[in-house]
Amino acid sequence: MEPHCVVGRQWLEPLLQRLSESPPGTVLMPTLDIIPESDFGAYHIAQQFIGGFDWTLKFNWMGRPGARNASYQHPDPYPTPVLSGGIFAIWREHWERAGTYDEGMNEWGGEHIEMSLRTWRCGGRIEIVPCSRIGHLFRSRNPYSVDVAEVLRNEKRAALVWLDEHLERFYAAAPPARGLDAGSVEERLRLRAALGCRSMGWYTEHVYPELLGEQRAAGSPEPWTPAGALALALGALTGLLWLRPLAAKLQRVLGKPRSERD
Ligand SMILES: [Mn+2]
Repeated sequence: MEPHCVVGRQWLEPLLQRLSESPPGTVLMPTLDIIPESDFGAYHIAQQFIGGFDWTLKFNWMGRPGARNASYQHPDPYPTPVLSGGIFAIWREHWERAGTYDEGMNEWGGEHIEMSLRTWRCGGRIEIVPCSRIGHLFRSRNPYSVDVAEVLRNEKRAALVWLDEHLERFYAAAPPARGLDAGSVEERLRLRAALGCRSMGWYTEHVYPELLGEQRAAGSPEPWTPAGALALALGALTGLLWLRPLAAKLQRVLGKPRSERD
């Protein structure tokens, strides 16, 4: 759970009920409604979306459950290829057995993508539960400093462990990552082998086929509500605000002679 959240009434029961009915490897997300940073007293009901990512391993809301599955009935829980972040329910025993987080990652970023790939491919699944509502404060910028080079390093660690034959797509989408020292991922590769995890090819075939094709097509025919549009706009704004400092920082970090970086 993140601290900038206000839970709705009876947010917990639907999560616990679903968790108790599901196989032990299941990870559940509540639905994140929108508290705008301009007015902490406001609360916008969010539309249901499915989490995805692009080849830079940045999260996006890539589609709607009904567009993906014609027989989907609201408010049934529905599968999502990716977690949007650190707001989820999981059995503690499974959390530990499945390798918690990659402790070689630092600060912020990338860990939700890594956990998502690992969850699906190592025998679990991820679902969003529409009946569980949490108000999440969407901010246009982080209130703390985020080292963008660390974010990229985290994403490279996830890519090295999980992308298999698609690793080059990551480098093509995030060229500065290629020369970045991400540290050793041996321990995470051992975990992957020990858990008997499936390949990236299995994931793109069975869990997230949109990743290889028309990624944005799934959500676009649906009529947007103001809340849905707001969520998307905020997401896009956050993304844009990210890019500029990222580019500047990477130029600084990667432009330095090696001795100064180490
Ligand atoms: Mn958050």
